[in-house]
Amino acid sequence: MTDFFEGMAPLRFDPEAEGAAFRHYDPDRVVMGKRLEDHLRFAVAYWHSLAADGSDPFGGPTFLRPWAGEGMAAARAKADAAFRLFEILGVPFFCWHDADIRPEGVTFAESRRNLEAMVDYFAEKMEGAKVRLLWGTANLFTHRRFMAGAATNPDPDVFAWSAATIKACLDATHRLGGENYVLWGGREGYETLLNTDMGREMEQMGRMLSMVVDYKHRIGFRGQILVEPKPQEPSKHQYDFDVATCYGFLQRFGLEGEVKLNIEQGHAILAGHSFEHELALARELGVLGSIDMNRNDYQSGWDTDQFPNNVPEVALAYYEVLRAGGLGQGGTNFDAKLRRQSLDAADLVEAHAGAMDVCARGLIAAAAMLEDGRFEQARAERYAGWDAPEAQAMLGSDLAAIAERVEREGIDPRPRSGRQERLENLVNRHL
Ligand code: XLS
Ligand code: NI
Ligand code: NI
Repeated sequence: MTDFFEGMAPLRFDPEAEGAAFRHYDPDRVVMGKRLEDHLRFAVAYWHSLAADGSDPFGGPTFLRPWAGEGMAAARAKADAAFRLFEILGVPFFCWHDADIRPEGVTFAESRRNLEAMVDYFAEKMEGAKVRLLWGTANLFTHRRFMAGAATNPDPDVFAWSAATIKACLDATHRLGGENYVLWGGREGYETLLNTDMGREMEQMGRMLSMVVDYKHRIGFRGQILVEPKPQEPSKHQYDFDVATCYGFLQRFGLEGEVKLNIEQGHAILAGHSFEHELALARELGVLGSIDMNRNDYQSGWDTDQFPNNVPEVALAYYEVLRAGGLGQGGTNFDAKLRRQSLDAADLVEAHAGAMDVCARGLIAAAAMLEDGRFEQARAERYAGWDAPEAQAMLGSDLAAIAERVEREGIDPRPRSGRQERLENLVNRHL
């Protein structure tokens, strides 16, 4: 097969370049003591960039990739194209679902063997390449058997199939040295409460996640287990609604020390939050694991999975990430897809290059905001009253004692400005 990316060389950092290049993303640039590449830990999403065909609910495939097709030969051709793309972009990571990388077999066993064969093929290709696996995951939502959920299905045979699939995907992720394993439950929810036993479904989901954690320890997988919140789509309501909901779920099943979250920009918007809200909350709860970077259309109400192109938004997100101490074992996965009229290899490369530039600009701005110090200083000053010993003592006190003190000391609060616009203007100076 001819090379889809024919004539394309690895992209370089060159702000003056005429053609495709990185204009802001210099992987070796050191920011806050760390190379940009090590801060951002970019990953290509196999499903959007290699497996998707441009179809939407109203129209069929538009991309017509040369590697499209059934069977192992097509899967290998797709992998060849994938590794060319990774090389051109110079990304350190990629991510996949089982269904993206292997053909579905007639039986479960055949699907598993296909996956193992593709993992062998990946392992071979990774030997000579820079790219590593950020995370693997199981596709438990496309096939009709999952229409009523995976772990939450009313049919125990679907639960069994899902458990076996997750085991195979964890094994594959472990074999490829993956740094994380993700669970996203698009069908773990309901279409109507009229036919749903919510209590049972959540119990099943908790058991499945506990078994995933047990199995991780049994095989010695050192990666993080991550749950990816999303409020709805494809289900009308999903149990992993947002960070707060997921945290409550983890606590209920005693998994908050074992499982972290993979937080996606578009999903935050669908849940009625901002991306930075979800990241800040995850940081405060100690469950910030990794991010799925993309951009959501604010009008559509869908998970549009566009490539990011909004530097101020991305800067505020990375500000919360940097305040958490960085992404750690996680990364920045481009869970983003080309629009269906963007047909060419050049579109695929330029979409990623542009997104990497946007993220680099965002992270550099976020680091400058932290190093500026005035944001954290303003925050500290706003809460300074709480540093006083009597304020701290009050938290361990009781209502009656506090009431007595209010009258005795004649406490009379004096409102002070929150200085929001000043801080917003300061953000703007770093963009
Ligand atoms: C879909 C999700 C999905 C997960 C992986 O909305 O974002 O792509 O990241 O299953
Ligand atoms: Ni995602
Ligand atoms: Ni998504």
